[in-house]
Amino acid sequence: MPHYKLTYFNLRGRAEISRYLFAYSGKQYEDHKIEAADWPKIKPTIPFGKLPILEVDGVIIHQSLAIARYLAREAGVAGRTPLEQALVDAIVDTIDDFMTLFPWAEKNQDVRKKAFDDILTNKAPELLKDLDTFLGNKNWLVGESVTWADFYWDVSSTTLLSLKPDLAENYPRLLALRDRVQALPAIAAWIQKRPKTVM
Ligand SMILES: N[C@@H](CCC(=O)N[C@@H](CS)C(=O)NCC(=O)O)C(=O)O
Repeated sequence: MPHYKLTYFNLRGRAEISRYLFAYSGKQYEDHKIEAADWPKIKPTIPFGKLPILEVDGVIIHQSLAIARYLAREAGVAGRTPLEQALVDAIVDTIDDFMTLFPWAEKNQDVRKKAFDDILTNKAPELLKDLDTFLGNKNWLVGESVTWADFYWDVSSTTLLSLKPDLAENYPRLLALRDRVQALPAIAAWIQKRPKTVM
């Protein structure tokens, strides 16, 4: 098995989807955490200067979703057919477009709070409605079994619900999907064991 080294900050953030995929596949990996204070000196040494990165036997992959898609293919949860894979990618990109709206790095707390409140109050309902329609009465977002789109919904909604606990109260099917993902034994064990961080 290759040596996998995932490098990120001590946060769930953009690395958590890959940690779910490692947990699900049971593959061993090095979960390397960088202290924020050390980042300015490390940044110039990282190709493209952003985290996360995944090293696979020394080959560096950047971009969190490229990393996760690679791990999902390896784990057999990328979608069973090219069509399913396209749908999985589309859902992941839709959720990611939404998560990227938040000014995560904003230092001014007033500006940050205003922007977060606006997105959670005015923009989230549209995403939830569309995701709920897409899910319908299916067990999983795409196909007959779990994919990394379901994982991405769980990872992202965990952060969203920590910001606004009643966010999805009108969407019991989306909440039940979270329960199904979190009931997968490997995911349940990871959630139990992972460091408790705000994001
Ligand atoms: N689209 C990229 C975004 C990467 C990104 O912006 N990473 C942030 C942390 S979530 C980062 O490295 N920030 C530090 C910096 O830009 O110096 C991905 O998904 O990996």
